[in-house]
Amino acid sequence: MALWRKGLVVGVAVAAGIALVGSPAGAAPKKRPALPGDVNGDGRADVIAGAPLLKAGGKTDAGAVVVWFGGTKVSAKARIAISSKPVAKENLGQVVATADFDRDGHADVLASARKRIVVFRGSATGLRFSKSFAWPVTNAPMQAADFNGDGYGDAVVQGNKEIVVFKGGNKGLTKSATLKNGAAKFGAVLAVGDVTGDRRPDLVATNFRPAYPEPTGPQRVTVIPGNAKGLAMARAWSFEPARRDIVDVVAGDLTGDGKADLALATGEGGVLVQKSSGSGFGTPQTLAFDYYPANLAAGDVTGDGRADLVVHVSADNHDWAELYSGTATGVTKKASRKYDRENYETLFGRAMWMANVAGDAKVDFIAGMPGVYGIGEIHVLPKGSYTGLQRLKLGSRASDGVGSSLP
Ligand SMILES: [Ca+2]
Ligand SMILES: [Ca+2]
Ligand SMILES: [Ca+2]
Ligand SMILES: [Ca+2]
Repeated sequence: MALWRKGLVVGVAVAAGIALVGSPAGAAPKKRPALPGDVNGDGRADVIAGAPLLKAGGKTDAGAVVVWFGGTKVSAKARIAISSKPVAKENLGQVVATADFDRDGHADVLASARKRIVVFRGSATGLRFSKSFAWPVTNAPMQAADFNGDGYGDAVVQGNKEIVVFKGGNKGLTKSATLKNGAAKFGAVLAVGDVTGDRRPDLVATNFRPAYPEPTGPQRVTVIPGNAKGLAMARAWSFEPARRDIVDVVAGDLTGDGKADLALATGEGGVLVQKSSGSGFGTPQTLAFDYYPANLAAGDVTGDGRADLVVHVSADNHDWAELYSGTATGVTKKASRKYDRENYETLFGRAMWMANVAGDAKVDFIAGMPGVYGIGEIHVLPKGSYTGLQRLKLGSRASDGVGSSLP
């Protein structure tokens, strides 16, 4: 699921930087690409969520992708986009990723389903089905960013023993390359951030995601740098982390030096924070938890130029999230904020996204709350605070799966 994800502060900065580079000499000036998540193109990220259990076109659990437009107050109007041919039990929207693939000023969305991936085009009024690709992996992990820096958003999706790279262009996404390292589940966890510090987003991929009780191993984390020629294993480097039970990875500039650092969530109660040197990582800082850190997000909610780390902690019937502020060397030893108000059987934090939906200087924390028996809410915490908390949902329906996936 898209439980794993995203240092969006870095992504936003990179996109803005690239826009200034402009078009190649002689080419017609192109529109400025939309910021990730900005479907309606007003400069603010919109709340995008999968609704994998939604009935669509009369088909049970066909799934859909929903968008609520951003603003100082996020619009309560849910705009639902479904596949052109909904399929029962396809669960479209289990994983979602966003970038402006065709550079028309509206962010687009790529979504995973059962043995299929689907592209939706952004517009002033919401998302519309564009095209789909048959896919060997169900609920394939994916990420989107402008990896080659041409202004068109690109995407990567886990395939069969490889990561498939799609290049953005005038007509949207086209398959352009594959990345392999011999691991059967290469790309099982994917993250994006500018690890190298050249203002181009880089891809981070693990060899597998552990299946309990016995994780296979050893784990390997690979950084594939963004490059004008596209993503290629020839430029990749990798390391073996201290743990093999890595369940999620996020890349974000926690230390504020312009290079995205990594945080790795491990299944047995620890998070490893690895400061990027631009071409490697030092000794990790370890955060210990009594329960299971399940997924991570990173973004600068405090506005101090350092991304903050959010950890979703899962304990039996309880779920909550904790925020660790970025510091010069990693993150604070203790949580500086705790999001635990509605923690019983809510699955709060099952999906998390840091995005600037208000369009101000600070990043907002978006958290999914699907519920064990169905709640179907997205919580918008402005600047990562309960003050001004907004709840988004699809009418009174609660069995739609909303809250289980965010970009
Ligand atoms: Ca918007
Ligand atoms: Ca677009
Ligand atoms: Ca591109
Ligand atoms: Ca880079």
